[in-house]
Amino acid sequence: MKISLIGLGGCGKTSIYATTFAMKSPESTSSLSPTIMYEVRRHPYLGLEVSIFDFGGQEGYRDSYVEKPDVFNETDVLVPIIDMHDPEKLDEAKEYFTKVISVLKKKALKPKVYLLYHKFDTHDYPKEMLDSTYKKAKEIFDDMFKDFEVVVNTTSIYEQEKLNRIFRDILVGSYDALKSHVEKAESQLKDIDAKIIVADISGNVVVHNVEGVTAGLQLRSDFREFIHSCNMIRENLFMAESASFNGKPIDGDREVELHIYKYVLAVLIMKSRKISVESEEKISQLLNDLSLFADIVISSHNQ
Ligand SMILES: Nc1nc2c(ncn2[C@@H]2O[C@H](COP(=O)(O)OP(=O)(O)O)[C@@H](O)[C@H]2O)c(=O)[nH]1
Ligand SMILES: [Mg+2]
Repeated sequence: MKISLIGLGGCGKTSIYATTFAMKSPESTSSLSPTIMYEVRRHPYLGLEVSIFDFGGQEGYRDSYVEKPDVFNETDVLVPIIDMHDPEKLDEAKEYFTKVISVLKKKALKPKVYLLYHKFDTHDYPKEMLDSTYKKAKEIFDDMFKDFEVVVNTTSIYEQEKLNRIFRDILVGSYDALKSHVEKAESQLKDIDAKIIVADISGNVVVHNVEGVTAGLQLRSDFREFIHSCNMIRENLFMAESASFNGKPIDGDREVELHIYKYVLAVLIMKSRKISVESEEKISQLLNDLSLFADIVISSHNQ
């Protein structure tokens, strides 16, 4: 799967990548240097190879992509990013995107488009200016990608959960049947009286209901290492596609369970041993659904 991030220099492309995929804090992005030409980063997600192309936004590079448009080949998802802190540059962005659209049309490429009105925050920026820039930008860009399947969002690196969810949807969107399963799991998690994290084997979070355990889409490293170690045991000792692990203190009523399904999906559950029968039933329902989810992931890989 190929995701292409495009936008003028300084609109926030590399920051979005760094906070969502590379565990960077929003504050650390202020020292990023401008991207030269384009950079490709590879990320496994649910066992799928994902390439994220960050197209440097300086003028000279922009012209070179339009002149040598093969760099857009095989783009599954195009993410045009517009800077809500830079009203002066809206027209320049419009001009750039117009060129990109004509290149895509010429090449008969039909990526899904996730349009981001980015820096939608008042971090060192007055609210009135933000509101007026957003209003102006919507008039210019909302209709621009109308010939594509387009999803529009406002984003900020200071609102990371929302960015995570958008990219999670983009990534899961490459598997036809999965989106509804993810949404179902997300609502199931809300009513279960236990802390639950659903991630892939490399620690990319799919859904969770625990505060403070992720940096962007990545799970905190202690949990990630735990999943990794259990996965090694599943593979080398059990030689089974799926396995579960259970831990509890000798004294105390806490309990941890890890379920691995089809060597791709990990479900970590932290709960009290005195949990209600009702919650236990909900957990087992959730586990059933997630085991199915893993089957769908694996069967789409095989197609
Ligand atoms: N306020 C605010 N600043 C941001 C946001 N995203 C990125 N920035 C800042 O914008 C500047 C340029 O970001 P960068 O990612 O290098 O832009 P790029 O040229 O598109 O890759 C950096 O100083 C970032 O800290 C955001 O959501 N809100
Ligand atoms: Mg950059």
